[in-house]
Parts: sequence; structure tokens; C-alpha cells
Amino acid sequence: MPGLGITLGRGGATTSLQDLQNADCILIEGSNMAEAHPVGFRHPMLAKEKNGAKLIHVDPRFTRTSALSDIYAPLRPGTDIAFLGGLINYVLQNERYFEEYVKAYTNAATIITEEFRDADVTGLFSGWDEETQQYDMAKWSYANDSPRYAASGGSQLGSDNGEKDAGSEADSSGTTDKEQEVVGQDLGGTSGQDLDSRASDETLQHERCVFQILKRHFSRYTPETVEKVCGTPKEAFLKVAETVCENSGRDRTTALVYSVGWTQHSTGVQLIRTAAILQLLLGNIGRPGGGIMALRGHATIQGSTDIATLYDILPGYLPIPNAKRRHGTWEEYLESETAETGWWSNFPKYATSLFKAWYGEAFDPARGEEVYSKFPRIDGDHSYYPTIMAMKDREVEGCFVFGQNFAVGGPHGKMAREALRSLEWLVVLDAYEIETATAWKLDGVDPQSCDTEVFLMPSGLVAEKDGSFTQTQRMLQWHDKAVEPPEDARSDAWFMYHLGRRIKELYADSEDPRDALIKHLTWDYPLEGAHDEPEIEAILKEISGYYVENGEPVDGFKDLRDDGTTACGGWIYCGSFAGGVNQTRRRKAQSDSEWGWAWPADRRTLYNRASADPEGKPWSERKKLVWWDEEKGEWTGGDVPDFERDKPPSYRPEKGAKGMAAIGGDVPFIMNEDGRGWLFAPVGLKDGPLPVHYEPLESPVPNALYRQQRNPGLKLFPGRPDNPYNYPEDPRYPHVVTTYRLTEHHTTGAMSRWNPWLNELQPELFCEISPELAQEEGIENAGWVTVETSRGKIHCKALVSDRIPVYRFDGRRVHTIGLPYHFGPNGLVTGDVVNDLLPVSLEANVSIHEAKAFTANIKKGRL
Ligand SMILES: Nc1nc2c(c(=O)[nH]1)N[C@H]1C(S)=C(S)[C@@H](COP(=O)(O)OP(=O)(O)OC[C@H]3O[C@@H](n4cnc5c(=O)[nH]c(N)nc54)[C@H](O)[C@@H]3O)O[C@H]1N2
Ligand SMILES: Nc1nc2c(c(=O)[nH]1)N[C@H]1C(S)=C(S)[C@@H](COP(=O)(O)OP(=O)(O)OC[C@H]3O[C@@H](n4cnc5c(=O)[nH]c(N)nc54)[C@H](O)[C@@H]3O)O[C@H]1N2
Ligand SMILES: [Mo]
Repeated sequence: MPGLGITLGRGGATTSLQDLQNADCILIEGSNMAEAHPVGFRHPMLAKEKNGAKLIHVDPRFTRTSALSDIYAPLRPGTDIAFLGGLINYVLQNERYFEEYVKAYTNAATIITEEFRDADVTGLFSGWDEETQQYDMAKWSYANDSPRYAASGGSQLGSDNGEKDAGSEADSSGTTDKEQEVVGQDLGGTSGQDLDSRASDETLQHERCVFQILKRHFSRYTPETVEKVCGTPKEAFLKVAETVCENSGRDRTTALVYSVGWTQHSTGVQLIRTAAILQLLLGNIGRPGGGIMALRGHATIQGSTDIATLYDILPGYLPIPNAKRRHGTWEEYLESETAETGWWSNFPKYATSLFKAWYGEAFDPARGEEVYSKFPRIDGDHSYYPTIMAMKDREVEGCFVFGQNFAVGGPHGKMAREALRSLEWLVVLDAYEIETATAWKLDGVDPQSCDTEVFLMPSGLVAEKDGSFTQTQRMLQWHDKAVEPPEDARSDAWFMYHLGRRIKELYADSEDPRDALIKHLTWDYPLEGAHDEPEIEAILKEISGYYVENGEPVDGFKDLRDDGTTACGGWIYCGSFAGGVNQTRRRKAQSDSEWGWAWPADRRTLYNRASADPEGKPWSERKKLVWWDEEKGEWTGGDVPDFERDKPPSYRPEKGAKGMAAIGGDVPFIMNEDGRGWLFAPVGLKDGPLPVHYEPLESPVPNALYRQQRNPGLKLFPGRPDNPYNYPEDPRYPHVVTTYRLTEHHTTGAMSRWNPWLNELQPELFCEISPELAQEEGIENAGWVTVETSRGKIHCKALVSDRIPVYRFDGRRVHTIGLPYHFGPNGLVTGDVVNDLLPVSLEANVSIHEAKAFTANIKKGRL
């Protein structure tokens, strides 16, 4: 999640569920933790029991989590930036920030270019280009010697954001050269960035220093504005603000918990960045009981982004070569993705070791070009949703679906099912006959009219195979096969391995240069059992890394080299097989540190150097975690230090130092090139250096804070009549819809709608509405209703409940309709597909849809 990555250096949760027990206050916002993470929720409950911790829930609905919290604050869906911005303003205006932490560990003192203009009244920062609808990030840079590299997402300035068409290639490479000249000029063209020469004001008074910019920027977010925009009563907001401040500082810490109530918005990334800024100001990052707990969903969804199913990254968040960036040759790729200073100066070691793991002897870094020139490049947004549209437009011939049911789970479900019917062939590997595999007979379509050839392959499920899950706190846990998969069912690894093996056999004699990588790919996993299953531990060994010479495992990523002597299939997991032992299998009861294995390097709390002051002493006895042991000359404490173990707090880089040598002993955010947390992001995000409240794409109200209504970076498809949007304040669709989960079902219901016990508990789709809305529309509890948007309509029963607050906006009443999204046409219990209501719209940075806030109308009966 770049909201965290750009600010702190890594995109993952900064803390662990167990550490929530050490918190004095836990703010749960954008998550219904008691309902969707009921097992993990025991840790906040224990914090309450053990430390008298205060639990706060901020949610559009009063839920099971709200019921167990000390404070509940309602807010209108899609307005969290205003709420969190309000908290930031409260902290700054009332001087409740952790001053020493902010001065030492963030970029608060850094001075920004004179060219920078804040979003003020317009809602647009300097650098906005109306024509291309993009920002020029150079207009947000530091006053001199600005970073051009963001820890999450790699090189940024000088790229064209990967969006422009080929015609502007020349321009973009021109910019690259200019950027490099600037870096070179300042330093006589010989050495790297000199962080000391960066203009800064340690007193935080300079009017262009980050701290003052931040203060001015958030000064609009007053408690009154929060009440107006979010509909949160001012008293409730102030109570939250005061409770969070009281429980932050030297002696106390507040943790923040979020999940997809925050991500699935047109401002999702900036929203989470707002939370990271708040936690930095309060000094809550890297300390026990603090941090940001990003709750992940599916069993190994963290793992699937780490080792890497996203279309634009390679394992370990290395950017995939991009046709529109300076990635033409192996040298250019390495050069442009290597930061001068900070941890990402190690990029060549990780990229080289990855290519070595994949292509073995064929890959020699000295002649890296041979393999790299054949390696695929991306040339645009090929994320999930544009691909679905391309499928529908018959630009995609075939599709493999593993463990996903997007006929129900993706936005604009109707379009997704039509897309499936437009394919020539479709392979679905799943344990159930899911809607994605049966689109050919849904929606009243005559199967005869559908040409798609569908292969539904029965998959094994978790108990039927070995493997690891990487769960929500970056922790890998191993599981062993309990039983063989029944009949023809096979594991996904079996399917992939044998598909790869057969393809390699087919191409073995090809002389075509473009087939070289298929031929070179190492595909030598040992096989076992009656069905020739690949040995899964062998795959973990490759991911963990080894010396090429003798196959001996490396201990961790510090051992990785860029000369081809080491191989590693995913540098952040490096060391998970250290010593030849499967570290992810560890199960030492009552021990957090020897239970499973957490990336990176088995650290449980990220940035834990920040739990000590600049001199290396704990900020307080109560909140100590990692500190400098002067006698031993190393960092020590209750966690693996997230710092070079023997770098003393007094270490100061020499002028022109490079790599990690440029990072002082007194700055904890080692992934960022200046070692500091970024309150202001001079580079990295496509929709601004600071978060701004925009209304959701579909909203019943105008933006009360800025002229700009919605996120300007949002990617839309205005030319598609099959994907219409409800416009702002659209009288046809006056209510806000938000979608969510129930404990008794799982996501699209693909797995849970076949289970009679669960079905008895939650037998059908419903929508939750307030008594006031029910009365207005003449709707009765348990009566049928129709919910409609410009994409489609669904039928369901009404659940009339005062758990759904009604929001006020400028004298208007804004109603919310809550819809669980677990139903579809297959299974023992069935219901309409809620996602048929949603449009396809893409957030600027990660292309996520907006399932948590869109507009609709509701009418009595089945219309
Ligand atoms: N039993 C069960 N457990 C699950 C799942 C399941 O389907 N069933 N799914 C798993 C998966 S894949 C995931 S990703 C997680 C998701 O876990 P959660 O994110 O906790 O799940 P949701 O219920 O989708 O949404 C959380 C809350 O966000 C609120 N919300 C909606 N809009 C907004 C908003 O604008 N602001 C704020 N502050 N809150 C908002 C909703 O009212 C809801 O209470 O759960 C995982 N756990
Ligand atoms: N409106 C709305 N839409 C949403 C959301 C929302 O909050 N609101 N949440 C979004 C989120 S966070 C998520 S994660 C998605 C979930 O959307 P999907 O991932 O599409 O939904 P699931 O039902 O979890 O699909 C998982 C499938 O994997 C299969 N499966 C289980 N184990 C295995 C295995 O080992 N191998 C294989 N091959 N298959 C297996 C299951 O049978 C199931 O069919 O939905 C998203 N869509
Ligand atoms: Mo999820």
C-alpha cells in the first residue's frame, strides 16, 4: 500500500496483532474488526482488559466492533480524509505532536521549492496539467537536491508515470536527463546526493518548511468542518481527538487499525497516507502498542502481493520493467531504480539475485542484457479492471482464473460476466462451481449463444497441500498437507508446475529468440507422491535465497550480491529458510518471536529504531523496545532491530556518502533515501504531495472544502456507455451505498454459500437502512426492495435498523444503504449480485475500485 510505503518506506502493516495488546488506545477506522477479524480482535480486547486501553470505532454503521468500543463516532462513507485531517489539525493547533520525534525522525524541517503551491481553494496543487490531467511532481520538490526516488514504487521523477502514449516518449526521456543533470550539478557531478546540503530549518519556523506547509494545509480541517463534511457530531470528534492525544507521547502509544473500509475509495491511498502522517506527528510509529495495523483479507493476500501477483511488480516490490520508463537495457533498469542513498541503494543485488533464481546459468549479470532484452515490459495500466474491459471488447482471447470469483466480487459484475462470455477459452481452477465458471448459463443467456470453451479444474484446498500463508502482519506460517485432494483435484502448484513443464517441452527445440526465456527458465523442483507434486519447500528455499556455487542457503538479504553469486526468488523473504531450516514452520508456544517468520528479517515491529530517542535510549521505560547497547556496541532489545545492528546513534555520514553509509545513526526510516518519515511526499504519488479531501466519485453532496469535487487523478472511462457514472448530486440516485462483510459468509460467498450451517445463520441478501429512510419510502422491515444505480438493479429484503445513522449536510439529510456483498446465483443460498450496482473507476495510484461509497436509489417492492 503506497499510502504507507511512500510515507514510511514499506507498504506492509508496521506492527503485529499481538502488539496491539501493548496499546493504550486503539483507533479502529475503516474496519469492522470484530466481525471480519474475530480471532485477531482478541488482542484489542486484551489491551482493554490489561491496560485499560481505550477502543475507538469510527464507521458509517454501528457494528459489532462499535458495540465493544469505548467511543463510537459515525461518519459519512468516503469522508475519512476530512476526519483524519481534522485530527491532524487538532494535533498541530493544540501543539500535541511529539516534538522531538517529529524534528528528528520526519522531514518536517525540510524546505520545499518556491514553485510549490498548496491545494488551497481549488483543490489542485502546483504542477497540475489540465491537458494531460497529470501532475508534474517537480513542482513539489525539495528546495534543492530533491529525491527522485520513492521507496515504494521506485524511480518517479523523469518517468512519465507510465501513462502517456508512445508519441511523448521523447519528452519523457528528456525529463530524465534533466533530472540527472540537476543531481549531478549540485555535487560537481561526481558523488551521490548530499543530504546535509538540503535546505532545512530545525526550528520549524521557515514558512516553506514542511511543518509550516502541513500546518497551513490542514488548518481548513477544523472540528466544524469535520462535522459538516463527515456528519460526525463535533463532540464525538473532539472526544476521539482528545483520547488519541492523551494516549500518545513518551509514555503512551495509540495504534491504528484499518482494512478495506479505507482502501476501496477513489482516495484510498491518500486516505491511508493521512493516517500515516497522523501517526508520525504523534510519534506512534516503530514503538510498542503504536503503529498502523493494516488488516489484510484472504488467507495469504499479503503473500500474493509480496511474491507477486500484481501486474506491475516483481517479487519483493521490484518494479517490473516498463516500456515507458528508462528501462531500455539491463544497465538502465538497474541505474534508474537504484536510489543513491538509503536501503534501495541495494536494488541491483535484489534484481540480480531474482534473475539468477529464475534463469540460472543463462543469466550472467555482466551480460545481463542477453536475458533482460527478452524480458516482458509493461506499457500501461493492465490491472484487473482494464483487463476485464479488454476481455469484453474481445481483445483478450483466454483467461486463467485461480482462486477468484470476479463474476461476483469485482465491480460492475454484469460487465465481468459479459467479459467472461466474450472469451474464446477460460480455465478456472476452483473447488466449487463458482459464478465465474458458469457465466455461460447466467443472466438468462442462452448457452447456445456463448462460444466460450470453459475448463473447470477441481482445485485442492488448504488442508490438501503443503505451503505457507503470509498473513496480515507480514508473517509466514507453514501448513502441512493433512489429506490428499479428492479424485481429480490437484493443488495450484501442481497445475502450474506441470503446465510450465509441458510448455518448456513444447519449446525445447525452438530457435526463435523470443522463446529464449521459456527455455532458460529454471524449472527443476523435485517431485513427490503419486501425482508428482512439486516439493513446496524447494520453492520456499529458492525464494529464501542460496549461494549459486553450492546451493547453501543464505542467512538473509545482507548476503545477497549483484555479481551473480547469489540467487533469491524474493528478497524480502530472504532468510525464511536460513540455516537450511524452514523458519516459517516454527511454533514455539507463548513466543511471538519464534512463531512463524515475519518479513523483513523476522522483524515484528517495523522502524523499531524509532522506539529509542536519537541518542539510542528508550523514550520511556514503559515503551522500550529496541535500544543501543553502548558496551556491546550494538542495537538490542525485544525485537530484531530494523537498523544496521552495529551503526551507533552518533554515526554521521561523510559528505557525499552513498548507500546506507548516507543514513545517519539517528534516523529510523531506512528505506527512505533520507532515513526520515515523509510528512510531505516530494515524489511518489500521482494525486498530490499531501492528502486532500475529495468527495467520492459518486456523491450526493458538493465538496465543502475545495472547488475540485473528486480526486483529479482518478481514472475513468467516459467513452463507455456500458459503464455510466452517477454524477455528483444526481437526483436520480440520492442515497449513499456502502458494502461490507458478515462473519457468517466469506467474500463472494463462493465457499460459504455451500455450507448449510452458515447458510442457516445468514440465509439471504438484505440491505440495512435507517427507520427514517424506511418511512420516507414506505418500506417495511423484511419487505422486498429494489436498489438501483445507472449500472443495474438488485432485489433484496430490507433490514430496518437504527444502527444506520442519518447524516446531515447543510440542512440536507443524507441516507446510507448498507449491503453485504456475499451473494450470487450459485450455491445452496442465492441472492442478487451487489456488485452489479458498481461502476468501474480506478484510484490514481493502485487502480482500486470504490465499493465503499457510491450512490443509488431505493424503492419498495421488486421493480
Ligand atoms: N467472516 C469473514 N471474515 C472476513 C471476510 C469475510 O468475507 N467474512 N473477508 C476477509 C477479507 S478479503 C477482507 S479484505 C477483510 C475486510 O475486513 P473489513 O474491512 O473489516 O470488512 P468490511 O466489512 O468490508 O468493511 C469494514 C467496515 O468499513 C466500513 N466502512 C464503509 N465505508 C467506510 C468509510 O468510508 N469510512 C470508514 N471509516 N468505514 C467505512 C463498513 O461499514 C464496515 O463496517 O475481512 C476478511 N475477513
Ligand atoms: N462490493 C464489494 N466488493 C468487494 C469487496 C467489498 O468490500 N465490497 N471486497 C473486495 C475484497 S477485499 C476482496 S478480497 C474480493 C474477494 O473476491 P474474490 O477473491 O473473487 O472472492 P472469493 O469468494 O474469496 O474467491 C476465492 C475463490 O478461491 C477459491 N479457493 C479457495 N482456496 C483455493 C485454493 O487453494 N486454490 C484455488 N485455486 N482456489 C481456491 C474459492 O473456492 C473461491 O471461489 O472482493 C472484493 N470485492
Ligand atoms: Mo480482501
